[in-house]
Amino acid sequence: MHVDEVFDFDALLSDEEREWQQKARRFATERILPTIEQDFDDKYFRRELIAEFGAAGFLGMHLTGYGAAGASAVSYGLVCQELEAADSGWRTFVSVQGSLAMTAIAKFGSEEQKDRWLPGMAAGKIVGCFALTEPTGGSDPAAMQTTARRTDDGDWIIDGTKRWIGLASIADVAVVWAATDDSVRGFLVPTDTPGFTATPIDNKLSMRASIQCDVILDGVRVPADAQLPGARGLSGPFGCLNEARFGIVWGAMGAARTCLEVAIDRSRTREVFGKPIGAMQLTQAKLADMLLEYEKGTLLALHLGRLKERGVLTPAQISVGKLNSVREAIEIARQARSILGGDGITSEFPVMRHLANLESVRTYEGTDEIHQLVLGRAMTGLNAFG
Ligand code: TGC
Repeated sequence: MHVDEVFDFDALLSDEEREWQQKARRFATERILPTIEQDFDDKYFRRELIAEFGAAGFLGMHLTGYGAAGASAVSYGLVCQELEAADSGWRTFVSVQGSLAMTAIAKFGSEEQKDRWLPGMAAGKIVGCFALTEPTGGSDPAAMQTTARRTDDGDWIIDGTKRWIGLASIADVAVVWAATDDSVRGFLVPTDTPGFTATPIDNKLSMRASIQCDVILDGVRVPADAQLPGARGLSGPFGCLNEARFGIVWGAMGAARTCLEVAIDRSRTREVFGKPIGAMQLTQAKLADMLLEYEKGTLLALHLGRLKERGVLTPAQISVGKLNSVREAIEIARQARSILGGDGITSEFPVMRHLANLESVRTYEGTDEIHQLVLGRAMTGLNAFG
């Protein structure tokens, strides 16, 4: 039995949402799962799949026009869940391309910028990245050191360094956030612009089947029309982070579901003290708690999705979801690992890969602590940052 059947999750979805869910589940099963353990082992990002993601309609699927699918928030969430049930790296790819880079252009770009970049990005022919985080830490983008200064002829010169930038070494265009003399602004930088270099971070023990880079911007010169006209201040990049965080609320529950299903399956066959461990009360208690948190997390994701569809979802509500989903997914993965015993640390099972991946997911797009402080502020009205 699929764990979603226990709480009849299907009954809460429309036909169109179920179609997206099934399409993503098939895609993950047929195109990601057959090679993911090897790719994780080899630190290999299978970029040849990108066009297939585009053809499936998964890239920027929540956006409308410019070749995007115009799907609902819940449909997008379900796709994130199915992709992350296979591997966080691929949900991250969809987040970086669609929720971050494409969203920045769709929200803040000029018509010319949208026409130039979005259709190719939706089709998976153009890859984007989102350069916000800097080497000194990602939690406080207000401390940004990267600068953009205007020249006499109206061009912009960008200088600085960025870190943990997904896809940057294979991207065609980077959305670069930089401090100017009046505010933070976003710039669309073709990655073949002189002075732009991206180097993959090689020593990751998590998210190994995906790419995160160090980026150097050394006197990168772009024309005036490379600036995103609609973005002024940090509310620009934060508006994009909201979208990516929403995808994580769903995605992390996908990783959790895989771990739960593996644990249920294994508990039926792994025998200790003469019987399957699934027949032992302690194991059943663990499985019950895992199911509980998976079910609560998935229902919360659905609730937030419905709020998003009504246009009333707030950043603090997204923080509730991101904090809960990733924290509980990690706990579910840990419990699954314990049910698998020593086998749980091998790549014969996907649990340790998910557990390692989720540590990255817990850290990016706002750490647990950042989301706790966002919620603390929402409840008390007092700012405890810094
Ligand atoms: P503050 O500096 O006072 O506010 C700046 C402006 O931003 C607005 N704002 C938001 N707007 C929309 N959505 C949100 N979630 C927003 N949060 C803040 C705020 O209203 C203000 O607007 P305005 O018009 O008054 O200027 O900042 P704050 O005190 O509100 O926020 C502090 C804090 C800590 C919550 C914020 O700095 C934060 O969220 N920090 C975490 C940043 C983060 O998630 N970094 C990781 C990014 S992951 C990444 O870059 C990798 S991309 C993925 C990849 O490439 O693989």
